[in-house]
Parts: sequence; structure tokens; C-alpha cells
Amino acid sequence: MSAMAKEALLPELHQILGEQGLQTDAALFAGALTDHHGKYRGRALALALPDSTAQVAAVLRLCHRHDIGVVPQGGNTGYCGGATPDESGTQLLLGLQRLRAIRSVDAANFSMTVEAGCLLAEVQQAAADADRYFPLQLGSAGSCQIGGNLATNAGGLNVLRFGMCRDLVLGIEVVLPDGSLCNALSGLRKNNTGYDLKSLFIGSEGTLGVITAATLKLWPRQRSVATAFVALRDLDAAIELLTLLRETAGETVNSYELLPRPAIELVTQQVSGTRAPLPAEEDWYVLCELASSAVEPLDELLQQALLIASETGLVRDASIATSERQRAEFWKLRESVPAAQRQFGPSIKHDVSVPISQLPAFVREASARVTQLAPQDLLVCYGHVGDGSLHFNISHADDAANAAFLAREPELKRAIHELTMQYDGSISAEHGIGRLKVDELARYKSAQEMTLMRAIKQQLDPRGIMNPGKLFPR
Ligand code: FAD
Ligand code: 2HG
Ligand code: ZN
Repeated sequence: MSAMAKEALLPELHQILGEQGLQTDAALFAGALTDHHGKYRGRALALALPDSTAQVAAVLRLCHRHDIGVVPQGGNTGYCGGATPDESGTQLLLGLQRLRAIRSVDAANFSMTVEAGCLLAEVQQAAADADRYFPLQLGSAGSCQIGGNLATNAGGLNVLRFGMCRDLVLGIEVVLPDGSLCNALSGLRKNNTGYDLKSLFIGSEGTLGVITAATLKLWPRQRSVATAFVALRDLDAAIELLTLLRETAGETVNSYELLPRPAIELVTQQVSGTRAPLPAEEDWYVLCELASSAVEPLDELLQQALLIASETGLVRDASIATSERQRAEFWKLRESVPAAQRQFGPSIKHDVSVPISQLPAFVREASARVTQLAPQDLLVCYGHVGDGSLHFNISHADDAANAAFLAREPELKRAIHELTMQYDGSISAEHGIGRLKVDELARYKSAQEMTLMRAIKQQLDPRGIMNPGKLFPR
């Protein structure tokens, strides 16, 4: 973009957004120009902060007319650089934080309509205030936005029971790249009137339009909960115990998170206020939680299941939380793994999934490859094993050799992703593609699927202004 075009554009943006809605001094929004991990640093024409859907539409109309790339940004907690503009300084960063209204809560319909910029924690709280439950839960709930959650089809800690974001949404409001509005907000659970357009925008990572609001499904408030921290015989026991729990506790199994001993040690060393609930004697642990909207003795149910599992040798030891404080401590340990890894040093992350039944074999084979390729480094393989989803991360703590470690990222990634595909898995279970995995997507997604995805992009965004360079190569 020429300096002249920029000179012409900024006053028009100013007219749409007013003083509060436009920042042009990059020093004032430096944090928004870098991704969560500091891997990508971009520049931007300005930061637009619309406070209504109408303002988002006016901004996109203007950008469409002038062929200006637009990068939507929610809480900027994403893992793939999707919310960071490129280095050209010609793209407009569009922050959604001022679209923050809870538009309505319909308790009898078990639904609520919220604006994209609401923090996930605010959405959860608004549901709780109406005696309802919104089940999406991520470690970043206090800083990510619901719009960003939908744009990435976020997963998190309760997918096993409630599904990913696509399963939690009834309707959506999106501003399309040309500034027109697609209002598909709806509180209906049954509505077979053509293509499911909302699902197209969920998980589109800002490449098809800007999500401005959504109608979310709610559930009855959870009244009973039982949480256990369990030491396992081995990794196979994790899958066997999950099956046993699902067979005995049925739909009440909310979460089932795998933690290896190195992850627990890392957290307790790096993050203050954390402690291991059990002695570090086994290689593998799970944190599992049952919950119900009825008042029922879930502790007893969990205890009985764990007793059977210990009699058959699956479980070596277990601790069931006896208070809300202890439950919070268990969860803090789990949710602190990303922070602990960050503090420890750089890491090479793989966000993969495989069929649950194949998970132990995959982990064994993938771990052997890491031992062979990076024997000095620390494997921290943990995550949402109840969904077959693993954060297969390799951490490094030798400052002097950080650059050499990171230089090996392509080689390690290739080894793990090739193996993942041999197991009919996915190279992005929950974090998406963004900028980080553009090449990996093109490599592993079938040619037909890529062609269809490109056709959809071309139809909705023929000028390619929405989040250029994300999902697809330029
Ligand atoms: P951003 O990072 O701001 O944006 C992400 C992408 O969405 C970008 O491509 C952006 O352009 C696009 N986007 C944002 N808002 C909009 C909008 N309104 N319209 C259109 N496009 C938009 N993720 C999981 O899936 N599961 C986890 O368990 C999990 N745990 C996490 C724990 C921690 C501690 C951290 C830091 C992150 C975690 N994440 C997890 C990753 C991250 O929090 C999620 O991807 C989250 O959904 C991103 O939301 P955000 O508002 O920060 O989006
Ligand atoms: C989690 O499950 C997040 O805690 C972060 O998805 C995963 O840091 C990671 O690799
Ligand atoms: Zn995760």
C-alpha cells in the first residue's frame, strides 16, 4: 500500500470508529503485534476497535473497497500465529474486545446470545448467573474471547462429554468480507433448512469473515462433581480405565486428562502454588472428573470404579478431591503445564490426535523417535486423552543451545506428523492452522479437500482480504 493510500484510508477509518476506536501509534498496541509465544511479530496499518456489528461492517466495506488485508484478533491466546498481522505493515488489525455485550440469556431455551469480544470466563459466568452451564473450558478462559474460541473451533477440557465449539453453537452472526451481514443467529435446535453455514465459519480462523455474535447452547448447572487424580499402571491402563469409567459412570464423565510424571515435575518446579497430589512413583497419571446436573453421590460412583480398577491392577494409587479447594489444586496442576513449559525454555509442540484405541501404541512409537532424534530434550506428552488428543511437546532448557534446538523443529515435526498420519490421525487436533501449519496442511490434507476449501474461500472472499496468509499459502 502506498503512503498516499494510507493517508486516505486512516481518516475514513477514523470517521467510522471515532477517537476511541482507532489506534495508529504502534507503540500503544505493541502487544497485539506479537503472538502469545513471541514466535511471530508483525506490523499493522492501525488497530481498529469497533464497538458494534455495524462498525465492523463499515470497516470491512472500506477495506474491501481498497483491498486492505484484515486480521481479526480476539484475546490473542491462539497457538498458531493466526491473529498476528504479517510484516508488511499494510494490514489492518481488527480487535473485537469492545463487542462485549451478553445480548440475551434464554434460560428456558437453554441458550444465550453473546458478542464475540466477551471473554470465555464472562460467558461462563453469565450462564452460571442464570443457573445454567456453558461447558467450554480452556486454561486461557480469563483472556481468550468467545469469538476467538469459535474462530478456532476450540476444544479444551470437556470435549469428551460436550464436544468442540461446533457442538456448542446454535447460531452465528458474521460480517462477510464485503461488509455484508450474515445473520444466522438462532435459538433453534432443529432447523433443517439447507447447508449448516454456522459450521463453516466456526474453525475458519478469520479467513471467511468476522464473527460478531453467537447463540450458544447451555446446559443445566452442574450440581454434583467428583474429581480424582489417579496413578496408573502404564499408558494402556489410561485407555482401559477410561472405558471402565464410561461404562460405569456413563454420561457423567466430563474430563479425562493425561499427565506424565515429567509434566507434573515441571509444573511443581516452575509454577508456585502447585503440588503433586500423589507421590511421583509412576510414569503416567490422569485427572478425571465426573459431573451431573442432578444431586447424586458421584464421589461414591468414582470411588467404586477406581476400586475395581485397582483390584484389576490398572490403578496404582488415587486421590479423590474432598473439597472445592483440593479440586481447584488438581486442576491448577493440569492447567499450568503450558505456563511451566514456557518458563522452562523453548518447546517444539505437536497438537495431534489419533483414534483413542491407538493412542498408547502411537505414544510409544513417537516417544522412541524423540529419544532417537533428540535424546537430550524433555518429552512432555500430555492432554485430552479422553478425546484422543495429545500435546506431544518437546522442551529444551539449555540456553546456550536454544537456537540449535529450534533449528531442528522441521525435522522433529516431520517425524511426528508422518507417524501421526500413519495412525490415521490429525496434525491439528484443536489449535488450528494459522500461519504455523500452512505447509503442513497443504501436505497432509487431501487434494480434493484443499480444492473445496479454496473454492469456498474464493467464493466468500474473492479479493482475499480476510486474514491473508493464514490457512492457505499466499
Ligand atoms: P486469537 O488468538 O485472538 O485468534 C485466534 C484465531 O481466530 C485467529 O486466526 C484470529 O484471526 C481468529 N479470530 C479471533 N476472533 C475472531 C472473530 N471474532 N472473528 C473471526 N476470526 C476471529 N485451545 C484449545 O483448543 N484447547 C485448550 O485446551 C487450550 N488451552 C489453552 C491454554 C492456555 C494457557 C493458552 C494460552 C491457550 C490455550 N488454547 C487452547 C489456545 C487458545 O486459547 C484458543 O485457541 C482460543 O480459542 C483462542 O481464542 P482468542 O480469543 O485468544 O483468539
Ligand atoms: C492445553 O491443553 C492447551 O493446555 C495448551 O491446549 C497445549 O501448550 C500446549 O501445547
Ligand atoms: Zn489442549
